[in-house]
Amino acid sequence: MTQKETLTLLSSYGWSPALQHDFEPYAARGLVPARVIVQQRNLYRLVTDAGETEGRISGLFRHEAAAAFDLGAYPVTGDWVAVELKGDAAVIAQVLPRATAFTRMAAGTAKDRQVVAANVDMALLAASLNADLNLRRLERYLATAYESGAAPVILLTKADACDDPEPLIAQVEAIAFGVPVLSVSVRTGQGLDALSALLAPGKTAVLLGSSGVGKSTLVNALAGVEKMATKAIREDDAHGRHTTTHRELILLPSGALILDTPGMRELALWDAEAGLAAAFAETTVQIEEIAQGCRFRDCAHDREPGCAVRAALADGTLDPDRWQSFQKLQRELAHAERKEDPLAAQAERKRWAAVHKSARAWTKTKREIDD
Ligand SMILES: Nc1nc2c(ncn2[C@@H]2O[C@H](COP(=O)(O)OP(=O)(O)OP(=O)(O)O)[C@@H](O)[C@H]2O)c(=O)[nH]1
Ligand SMILES: [Mg+2]
Ligand SMILES: [Zn+2]
Repeated sequence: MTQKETLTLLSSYGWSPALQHDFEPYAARGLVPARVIVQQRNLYRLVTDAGETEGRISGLFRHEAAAAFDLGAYPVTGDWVAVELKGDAAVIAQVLPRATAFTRMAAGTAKDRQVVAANVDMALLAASLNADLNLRRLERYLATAYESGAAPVILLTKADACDDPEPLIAQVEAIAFGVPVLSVSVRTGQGLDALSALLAPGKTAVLLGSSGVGKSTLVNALAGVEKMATKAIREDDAHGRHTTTHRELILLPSGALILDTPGMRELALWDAEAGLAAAFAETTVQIEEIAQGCRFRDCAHDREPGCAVRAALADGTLDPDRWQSFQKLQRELAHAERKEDPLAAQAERKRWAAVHKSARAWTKTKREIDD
């Protein structure tokens, strides 16, 4: 790759020599690469090396995605796509393979699996220090982040609005298992330099969290301009107003990319058992199946002889990231069991048992559809 090529507009959006290499078959068909920066229903805003443009999917694409019963096939914010340029418009012919993907279930069946953000390197899981800090919800965000393949960071926002943040931060660190926890305030500027330092040029971070925690305010502070509309939370219950209604990828002056998302009501199912089951389905089922091949029934998949899980990791059958997120889930369970409150631990065990059960059901459905 020459010096000139590395300075293209698309490379500032994360386009790499490796992606360019994989793109050659599309280039041979006269297609050009683009990244989806806004998706609103069927309308797409794309960036190509020539600048920003409106995009739509081709009739053939729509037909094939519908035939495959797969909502996950459609382009989403963050996706790399191959487009045909036709005058002012760009027609999306193909979604390129995703490095990472955030998925939710739309209605409990596999064909409604919906990818909501793609090719995200880091997940900023935002919770406000001024409202009830819901640790269970943070755990679920963590689970979603692990399953997506993006590296999680927990952002505790509105530090200025909390008199005594230390105990809260300690509680969050206790469930975070080494995930960085950063408290920030847009009012005082606290933590913003530390956050900027985590956001690398050409890398994409997604902001996730309930409505009103201050995601868009943070984007504006990092961008130095009012990129996104923001709105005060409701006085009576400190809940947000669902101000952001679409997902948008923003190139920051630092060269880092940040993806702002609507608060979690729009993504409500991420919070639901079904969504979590979807996220974990393949991992859980795959590992359970592999573990049946272990020599010892109570194998801890550590250093036991004849461990099928270790073997699967060694020969590449089992993805190490998936294995890590599965282990994380097991640690969460163990952690809940250690807590004083035996009822909470029991509830936690029940919750995960339900997740595993629906995960198996979900994968079964998926297989039937795949077959
Ligand atoms: N005190 C304080 N208020 C903040 C801070 N950051 C944001 N806010 C306020 O929180 C309110 C909600 O902020 P938004 O940025 O719109 O929240 P959001 O997370 O984008 O919400 P949705 O788009 O609905 O998901 C606004 O009134 C902001 O001014 C902060 O650091 N401190
Ligand atoms: Mg917003
Ligand atoms: Zn084993």
